[in-house]
Amino acid sequence: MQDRMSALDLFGKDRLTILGETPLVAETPESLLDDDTTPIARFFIRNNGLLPERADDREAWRFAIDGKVKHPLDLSVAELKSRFPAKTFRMVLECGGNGRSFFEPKAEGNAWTNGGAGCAEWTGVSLRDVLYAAGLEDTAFFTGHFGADPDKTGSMERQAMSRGVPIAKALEEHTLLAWAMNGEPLPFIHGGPLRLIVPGWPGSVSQKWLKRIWIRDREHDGPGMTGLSYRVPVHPLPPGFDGKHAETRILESMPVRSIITAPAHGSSYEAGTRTITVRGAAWAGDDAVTHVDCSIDGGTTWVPAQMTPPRNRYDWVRWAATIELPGDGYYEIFARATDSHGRAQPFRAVNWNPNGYGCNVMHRVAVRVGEVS
Ligand SMILES: Nc1nc2c(c(=O)[nH]1)N[C@H]1C(S)=C(S)[C@@H](COP(=O)(O)O)O[C@H]1N2
Ligand SMILES: [Mo]
Repeated sequence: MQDRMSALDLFGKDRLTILGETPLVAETPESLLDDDTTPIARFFIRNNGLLPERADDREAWRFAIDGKVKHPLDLSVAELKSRFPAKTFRMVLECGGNGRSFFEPKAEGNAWTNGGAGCAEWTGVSLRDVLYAAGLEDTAFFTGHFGADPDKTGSMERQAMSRGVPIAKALEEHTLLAWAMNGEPLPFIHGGPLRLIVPGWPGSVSQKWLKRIWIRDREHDGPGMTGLSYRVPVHPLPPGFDGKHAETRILESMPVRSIITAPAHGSSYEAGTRTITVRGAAWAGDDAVTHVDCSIDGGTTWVPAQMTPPRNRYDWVRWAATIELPGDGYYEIFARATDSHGRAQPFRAVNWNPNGYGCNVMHRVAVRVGEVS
């Protein structure tokens, strides 16, 4: 217990739930994601290897672009800042395994509830500005990302994780080389001095402690790109199936999700309470959220939520709904978001896959009004 406290205290974290100690993995209970911008103290942590050495001089941190480019670049953070225009966007970062614990039977990996996500203001330069300066060759097809963290055994021979994205995703304006989070120098645990933010896709493509981007003429094949890693079956599998021989595709955009951030699960209200304000957040990977609805009767009837417009693409929407209660008793509040393709969250996770990616089953909180006997 003592160790658990200190691992999170060390990084200034406030009441996160530890899912793994080495590598350190911690999620944020949904009710602590009630801020419009997730404070650093409440932002989830996901590591796949050990932590790298801390860099004393952030501005001197170097990062390279090589491979299928006309002019390979090797730049310090100071040079990045002086050569390219800085941008700030508020964007969701979400682990590909977020929601995994709701799969039945249990899927392999960290048992995330819905707290493997947060929405922060990221400041940096668009990766595309730097790629244009390097000059992409015609054969440039995919990126390969390299960080400074050793793998679980402490070795640098193999990357803890090295994923990549198709060039089109790398060339989106919102794909950033980021050095600040919520206006502060990017914290070490979140990849400082420099990380990638590739919004809308599994967090694993947002390399922390970024040292190098290799531009390739084929799909990248680093750790996290092969086997069943971050891949989902093309044809739905029966739950529990081993899936080793299934045809799979890379998980790209994350599915639509909403979370209820207030009331907290298990809240009680005084007898006679007839209205409750429910608050939350919703996001939809590369897509927009078109509406969020709440239900207290298992989806028989729905109440539309009011949404605050996102500040920029990839920001989450904050929403609130006023729920009328017919009387005292026990209620389960469901929230359901719908994306711009008309896809809503399911009641049950029907997209079971061996590694448990993309589970976006509706979030539910239970509340009591008055004495329940
Ligand atoms: N270098 C490096 N980058 C990494 C990882 C890692 O283990 N090493 N984990 C990835 C995964 S799986 C996720 S979900 C996000 C989490 O970012 P955070 O810890 O800042 O929340 O970082 C990604 N970038
Ligand atoms: Mo992740």
